[in-house]
Amino acid sequence: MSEQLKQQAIKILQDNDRGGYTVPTAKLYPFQWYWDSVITALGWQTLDEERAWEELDYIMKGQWSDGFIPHIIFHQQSDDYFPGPDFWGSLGVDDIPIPSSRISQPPIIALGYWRLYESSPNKEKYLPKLQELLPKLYQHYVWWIENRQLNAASGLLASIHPWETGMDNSPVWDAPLQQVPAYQGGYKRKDTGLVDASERPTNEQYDKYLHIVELLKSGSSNKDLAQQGPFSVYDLCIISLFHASCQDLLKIAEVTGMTLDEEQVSSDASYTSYISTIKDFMQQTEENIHKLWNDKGYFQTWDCLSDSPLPHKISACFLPLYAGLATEEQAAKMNDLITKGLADVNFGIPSTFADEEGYESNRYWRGPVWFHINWLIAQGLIRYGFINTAEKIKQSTMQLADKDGFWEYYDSQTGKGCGGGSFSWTAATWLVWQKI
Ligand code: 9WN
Repeated sequence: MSEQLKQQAIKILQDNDRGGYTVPTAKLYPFQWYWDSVITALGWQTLDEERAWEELDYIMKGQWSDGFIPHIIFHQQSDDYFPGPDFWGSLGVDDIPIPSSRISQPPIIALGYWRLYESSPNKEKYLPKLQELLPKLYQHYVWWIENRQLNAASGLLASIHPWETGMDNSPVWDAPLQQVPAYQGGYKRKDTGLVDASERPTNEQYDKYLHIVELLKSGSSNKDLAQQGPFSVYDLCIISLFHASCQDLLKIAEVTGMTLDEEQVSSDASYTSYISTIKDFMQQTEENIHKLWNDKGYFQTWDCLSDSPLPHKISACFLPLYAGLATEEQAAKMNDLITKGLADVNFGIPSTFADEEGYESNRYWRGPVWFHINWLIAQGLIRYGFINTAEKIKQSTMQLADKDGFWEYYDSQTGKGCGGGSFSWTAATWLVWQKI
């Protein structure tokens, strides 16, 4: 381990700390993002346990009363980012505790709390906190099931915006985005003033992203958008991380004594329905995820509106490994594809595999390497016993930091750092990964 890199990673978290929450990077992303913050909290835990818990608590401050957790929480004012809270129409709205966006992100809050608790040397200190949090966590996961499960008992969740999937401009969204009209109002992007436009989504993509925001702002409900579109997909990042997080949620329920065995059932009716909703849903996911299996050897994304596969081989296709949703045989096939995917580029597993149409080695989710995704896939492979491949991913990803420091993402051919610099979840993932 390089002591110098370690100090650099720590400094990034400290510099991006805004007092209770961490921005992904200064200027480009000046607010709190849901899934970034959870990954960042895991990094904080390697240096300051209390600060790590606080990071997650700041996400929970943004939770709406119906359980929804937004993807951006605008704790403070900043003109550096577009679209801000005014564009999302969330300023001064009664039901929104802190101005925020109106879509969510990979729902990993329970995963975050569980991992902090699991590795804490101070479990008795944090147990009451988990007890207090549990109802709100349940509510969040049940919100997803109630609002995004399109067909009863499908066990699959729809995502209504590319931003929600966290993999905004992945080529897998090119086809479904064709059905989304362009936003007609005027606006000025801020991101391309800070990062080279060749590393960011195009203006045409932004026009479509903003059209969906406009629909949400003007009153379309999450349920309606999931059912009717214009964009509704089964994204494997959301589905897999939801499932993994529910496994952790049940572990939280277990340690807090709130699992609701038979004798408790009668004393707390609301918990009972939460728990059974979540458990039933998980069981359905375990069965129905296999409908997304592609005979080329991986899980594929699905367009819910045209009811057809979106077969791009992207990093998300391999996240069912992390959630333990694959069979042993499927895992072995995915291990082969990952091994090939690693060989086709010079660094990491790329966000889009190099043999796919639309691959671009330096453009955001179209081919660059992202630390946290590679870490999750490596953990998934370890779960299935593919230790060597996991180690290869680690080596191939970690060397990017040796080469170029802690960037948002990296060109999968040249290894050059791209997007925002001094990036929180990259530094955090490095801190966590170099320990194991
Ligand atoms: C929109 C903060 C976020 C990540 C996403 C990543 C990017 C935002 C943007 O940055 O998205 O949410 O403006 O480009 O795609 O995964 O959470 O780091």
